[in-house]
Amino acid sequence: MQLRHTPCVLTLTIAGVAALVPEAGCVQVPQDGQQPSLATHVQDWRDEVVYQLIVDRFADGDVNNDFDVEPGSLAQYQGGDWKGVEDNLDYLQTLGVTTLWISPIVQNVDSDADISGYHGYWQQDLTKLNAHFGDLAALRSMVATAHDRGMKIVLDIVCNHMGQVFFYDINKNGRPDDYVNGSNQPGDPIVQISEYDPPWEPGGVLSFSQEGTSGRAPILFFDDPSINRVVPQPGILGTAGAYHGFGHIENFDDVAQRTLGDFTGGLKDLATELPEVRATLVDAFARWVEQVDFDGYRIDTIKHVESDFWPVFAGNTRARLSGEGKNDFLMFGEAFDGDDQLVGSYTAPGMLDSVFYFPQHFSVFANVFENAYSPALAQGTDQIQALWDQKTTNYGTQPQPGGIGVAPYKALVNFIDNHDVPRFLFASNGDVAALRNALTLVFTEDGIPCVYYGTEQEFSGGNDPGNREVLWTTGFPTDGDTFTHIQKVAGLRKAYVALRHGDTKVVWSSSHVAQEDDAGIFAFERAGGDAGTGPYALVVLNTNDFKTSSTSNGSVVMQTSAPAGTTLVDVLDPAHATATVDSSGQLQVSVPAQAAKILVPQDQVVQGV
Ligand SMILES: [Ca+2]
Ligand SMILES: [Ca+2]
Ligand SMILES: [Ca+2]
Repeated sequence: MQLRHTPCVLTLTIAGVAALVPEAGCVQVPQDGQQPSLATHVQDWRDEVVYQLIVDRFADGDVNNDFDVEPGSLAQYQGGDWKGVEDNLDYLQTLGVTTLWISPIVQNVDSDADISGYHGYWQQDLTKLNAHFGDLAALRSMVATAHDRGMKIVLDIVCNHMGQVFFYDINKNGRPDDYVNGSNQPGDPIVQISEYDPPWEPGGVLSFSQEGTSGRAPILFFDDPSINRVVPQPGILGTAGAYHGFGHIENFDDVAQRTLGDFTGGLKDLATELPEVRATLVDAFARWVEQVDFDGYRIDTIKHVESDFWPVFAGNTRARLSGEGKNDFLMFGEAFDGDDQLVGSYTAPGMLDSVFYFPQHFSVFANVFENAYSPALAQGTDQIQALWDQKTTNYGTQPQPGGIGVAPYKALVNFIDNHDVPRFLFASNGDVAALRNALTLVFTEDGIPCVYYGTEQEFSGGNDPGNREVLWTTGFPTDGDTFTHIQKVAGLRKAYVALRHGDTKVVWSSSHVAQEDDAGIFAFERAGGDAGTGPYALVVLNTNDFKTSSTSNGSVVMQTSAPAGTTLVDVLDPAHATATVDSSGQLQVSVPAQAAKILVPQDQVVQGV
């Protein structure tokens, strides 16, 4: 086996043949295409900058896998692949990215209702790779090459459902019918129901005959190899008993429907409470980690799985991977919801390391930043403080046993937008200044920053699939203003430990959104905590689109924790004048419309960043 060096730290075992001890500070990973040895590549996930990409849309590195591609039709495959990712790691590192979250890798149902499975969320066989994106050698090569550069890869997985792999044979004729009559219960109106995707029925989808209902509708798997709509794999997932069979969710607020119903698009809900289904999911995804050396999971649709699934899934995954040399394996879940208590519940002891901070997407990036262009819609920065104040109440305050070593409330994955919501520039009426200011917040707040691909190129797509643009048509330029802004704030986060590990203290927020002195101002300190004594940063943002505002209102001036007389430098724009904390620790700072200052003590300034 040929080996090469990376800057990370771990031990190496080669397939039971020999154990090599790498030199201190060096790591050896397998050459392209070979089975890797598992290794821990991460020290502290808060030091990472995550970039979410849809493989089909990022870069096309191999035209040989471009089958069923329809260029320009965003509901169909476009040709991107793992080779394309590998070929463009320079671009991502130039941006400041250290971790890639890639879209799902497993074999999907290829096509459904004239839409293709390019996104990867229509899984059909968890043991096979999606051939549109390359083969195992290409995937391993991409991951090994990323590791070689000190980068990490997070795999996107789904535990809640499979693609649309079966129909409910409501009329028991053995065929999938687009529409059959409804429940046929006495007194019910005649309604037309699709056997592909019938609505929720509390007792399960029923069959019926002329005489009335006749028990649960049979679940019949499709057999259409031409679009890979065939019996799901592995094992129990190919049996009707592995599915709930209640029809699709109609009321997302109803807990029974939310956890037992089929997901939007006819995606069939797995009976995740069954021990054999749980074991199958743990094993199927862990096998990919073992074969490819992934560094974490992003887990889809977690609020649609019963809560007691997660300690079992997370605990068993950690135990298995840790025994093989993979520690600090990040598991963060997606609960698409603004309910902070609900989202936080998945970080209770023994559950996930982190979640996608969806409540912040809604109450901060949508309400405060995206709406800033409209005085009628803009909301105050007191909303940011109100949300952050709930972190230690709603999220886990202790690191998960065997997890990433950081408490969930300090490791939330911060994002502005993603593939399931309209892009920021769509929702904000093209407000590029607000986008850059929002990015400044993402890169200076507590947690793990995550950027959706294309943000750096100022993509502005609306709802799915408009927000899933092809990136390579841009030519991957690295000189745009938003690209260089991300580069700048990522560099500052890397240079200043206070911005990564410091505790957070909000020192100014405001309900004001009009002409008041402090309209739009939000200020917070990062200091102490895991950053230790000394490092200090003060971030002051103005989210108002129309006027310069300041950290004072009437007779009240912002109170800082900095020692009296501390001279602060704006490292975001060193051309700005310094600011000095007065004898009582107060500081008045003015910030232009939709801009920010990142202030650090003059004696802590890192040159050349
Ligand atoms: Ca391709
Ligand atoms: Ca039928
Ligand atoms: Ca479910």
